[in-house]
Amino acid sequence: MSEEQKSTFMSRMFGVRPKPADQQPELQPEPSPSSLPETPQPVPPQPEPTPPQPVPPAPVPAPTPSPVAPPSPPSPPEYPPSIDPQPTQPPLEAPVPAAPEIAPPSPPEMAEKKSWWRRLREGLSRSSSSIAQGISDIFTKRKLSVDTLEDLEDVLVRADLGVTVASRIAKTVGKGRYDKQIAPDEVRAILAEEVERVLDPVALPLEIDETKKPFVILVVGVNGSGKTTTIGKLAKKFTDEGKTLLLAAGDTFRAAAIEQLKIWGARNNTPVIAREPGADAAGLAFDAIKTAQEQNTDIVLMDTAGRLQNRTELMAELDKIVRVMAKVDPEAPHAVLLVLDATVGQNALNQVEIFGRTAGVTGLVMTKLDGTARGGILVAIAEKFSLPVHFIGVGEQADDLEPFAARDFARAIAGFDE
Ligand SMILES: Nc1nc2c(ncn2[C@@H]2O[C@H](COP(=O)(O)OP(=O)(O)OP(=O)(O)O)[C@@H](O)[C@H]2O)c(=O)[nH]1
Ligand SMILES: [Mg+2]
Repeated sequence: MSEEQKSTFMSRMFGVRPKPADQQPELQPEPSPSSLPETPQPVPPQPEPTPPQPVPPAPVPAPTPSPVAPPSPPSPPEYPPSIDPQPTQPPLEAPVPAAPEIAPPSPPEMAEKKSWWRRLREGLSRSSSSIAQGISDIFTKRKLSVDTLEDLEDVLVRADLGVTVASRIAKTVGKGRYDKQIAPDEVRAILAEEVERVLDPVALPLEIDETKKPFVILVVGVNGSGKTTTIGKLAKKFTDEGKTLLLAAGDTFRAAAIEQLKIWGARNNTPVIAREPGADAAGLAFDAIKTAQEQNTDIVLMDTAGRLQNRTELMAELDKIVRVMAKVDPEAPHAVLLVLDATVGQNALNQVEIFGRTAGVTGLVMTKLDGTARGGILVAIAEKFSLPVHFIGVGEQADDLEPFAARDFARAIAGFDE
C-alpha cells in the first residue's frame, strides 16, 4: 500500500465492545444491546409496491449519548433524499423504522484524518503492548537460555499466535544466541519478520473479475462478527471505485437486520433487495442475482444471518443459498467471505474450519482488531489454513476497513512505530 493510499484512509476510532472469548452468541431474534446505535439515523422513505396504504414516517428513537460521539451528527445529509432501493423485482417490503444496529456517522471533530498506519497501530495496540511487555520482562535482565525461550513461547501463545508460530519464532530468536544478551527490540524485530513471513502469502486482494456480471459475493459468519457492517464498508469502497452494486438483505431472520443493511445502502446510494422477515434467504439470493443480471449490475453483495458453526441446520441453509445461486449462475457465488471477529480468539480457528468446509469460504475478513489483545489469532489462522485474508476492520465506520497488508500488520503487532 502506498503512503498516499495510507493517508487517504481516514476516520476515527470508536470503542470496541469485545465479546468474551469462546462465548459465541446464539442466533438471536432481536438485536443484541451491544449493537445498539449511539445515534440512530433515519432511513429515507422507500417506495411501497402494494398495498397503497399510507405508511407512517419512520420514528427516530432518542439519541443515546456516547462517550466518544456527541449526540449531534454532522449536518451534511448522510443519506440521499431518495434512492431507488427497489429493483424491478421482487417486491420490497414496506418502509419500517430505522434500524438500531449501525454506528453513527463521523462527527466532525472526530473526523480528524489519521493515516491507516496510525489507526492500525492504535487498533493493535492492546495486542502489541502485551507482547512487548512480555518480551521486555523476559529479556531485559536475563541471558538467552532454554528457559527464556520457553517464556517467550508462552507470551506468544497467550497472544493467540498459535503454538506452531510461537515455537518457530522462539527457535529463530535462539539461533546462535545462547548465553548471550539479546535486546527486547531485537526480539521484536525477529517477531515482526517471522509474522510477516507467515502472513505474506495470505495477504491477497479481493479480485473482482469484471467478466462475471454480476460478481456475486456471499458474506457469512457467526452472530455479531461484523458481516453487515463489512458489507456497508465494502459498498463504500466499490461505489468509490465506480462499480454498481446490489446489496441483498439475506439475513431474513430479523427485521432489524434488513433495516441495518438498508441504512448502509442509503448511505452509499446503493440499492438493497429485501424481503419480509422470515422469508427464504435462498429465494432472495436467486432474485438478487436475476435482478442484477437484468440491470447489468457489477457486484451483488449478499448478507446472511449470523449462525453458529456447530448448528448443522443453519449451516445447511447456507449450503442451500449456495446451491440456489448456482442455478442462476453456475459460477456463483464467485467469492464467499467469512467475517471473523478478532475478539473471540481461538474460537475463530474453529469457525474457519467449519465455515470453510460447509460454505466454501474463499477469503477472510477480520474485524474488531481495534481494542482487542487477541489480534495474533490472524497469524494462527494464516499458518493453519492458508486462506486469503482480504480485509481487516479496525472500527465501526465506513472507512474503517482496509486491504490486508502483511508487513504493516506484522510491524504493528510487534509494536514498531512504522
Ligand atoms: N470496533 C469495531 N466494531 C465493529 C467492527 N465491525 C463491526 N463492528 C460492530 O460490531 C457490531 C456487530 O456488527 P454487525 O455488522 O451487525 O455484525 P453481523 O455479523 O452482521 O451480526 P448479525 O447480523 O447479528 O450476525 C456492530 O456494533 C458493529 O458496529 C470493527 O471492525 N471494529
Ligand atoms: Mg448482520
